[in-house]
Amino acid sequence: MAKLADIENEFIRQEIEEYIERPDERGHLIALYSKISPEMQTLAAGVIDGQHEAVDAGTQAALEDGVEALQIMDDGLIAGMAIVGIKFRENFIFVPEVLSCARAMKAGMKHIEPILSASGIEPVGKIIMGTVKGDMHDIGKNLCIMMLRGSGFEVIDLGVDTSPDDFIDAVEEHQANIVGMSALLTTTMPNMGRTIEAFIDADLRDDVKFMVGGAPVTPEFAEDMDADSYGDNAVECVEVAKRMIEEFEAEQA
Ligand code: B12
Repeated sequence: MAKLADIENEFIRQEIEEYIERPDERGHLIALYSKISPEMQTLAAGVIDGQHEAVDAGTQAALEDGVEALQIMDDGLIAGMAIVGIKFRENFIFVPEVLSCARAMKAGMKHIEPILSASGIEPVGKIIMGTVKGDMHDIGKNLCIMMLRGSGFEVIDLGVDTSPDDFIDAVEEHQANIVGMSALLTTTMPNMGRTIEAFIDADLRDDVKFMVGGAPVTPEFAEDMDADSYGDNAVECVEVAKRMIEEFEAEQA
């Protein structure tokens, strides 16, 4: 079993020691970080410490060193955010600090996005993506969009705080048949179901498949609200979208 001392980066070791109190979370983070390269640990430390300039430069340097964009995203940026999330939940840090971390994460994502989006192939399908009404979290949604674009999908990004009507208007305007909804708050999760209901009311439910995701969303919740699919992360988001395209093709055959 990995130990705290196996993590090379001193700042990360201190962060885990000082702020991660739950044994399951501590064990998970030690196991995760002990497998991550020192270069990616430094990047994660930059996200945790809200150092946007360091994350900007570190991401660029890692790409120049030949580290895969996906690995930088998982081992550097998302791994850093995992510690930020726990510190925020436990009230060790507050909204201004989290915004600095989000800014640092975005400084890294800016270099990753063009690589993950540069597939150069004909669009395999059109997807409308948005964070639901009342919810301003967009980091996870943006990661999903990057991955979808990188896999050849055309994605129309409705941003955050997206009302059911905005989703309906976008589907009609762009003639899209897949809608992806993201929610990070337990209070906004029901707005996913409300959006699906609005599609039923507008007589459009049969034309569209819905995929949903976001940290508090579960496969059971997705099923309860009658979504067509749930994805746990950005890679699964792409898998789900591809499966939906195959289902449409099978339905038309
Ligand atoms: C960053 C952050 C913020 C930032 C958001 C910045 C931004 N531009 O997004 C700021 C500071 C603005 C913020 C504000 C608030 N936040 Co906040 N925030 C977070 C934090 C720390 C990280 C979220 C994040 O970006 N995670 C990283 C990404 C990569 O993960 P992800 O979003 O889950 O996305 C992945 C998957 O879920 C999936 N996925 C996501 N969307 C989709 C969609 C589809 C279709 C699919 C298939 C997959 C998929 O793929 C993604 C990539 O792998 C979380 C803690 C946490 N652990 O989640 C709290 C958290 C979500 N926030 C929380 C709260 C309470 C708030 C505030 C209410 C705080 C306040 N008092 O004002 C406000 C709400 C503002 C609003 N109306 O939305 C709570 C929610 C608690 C709850 N039970 O609802 C959390 C859980 C923190 C906590 N207390 O534990 N927050």
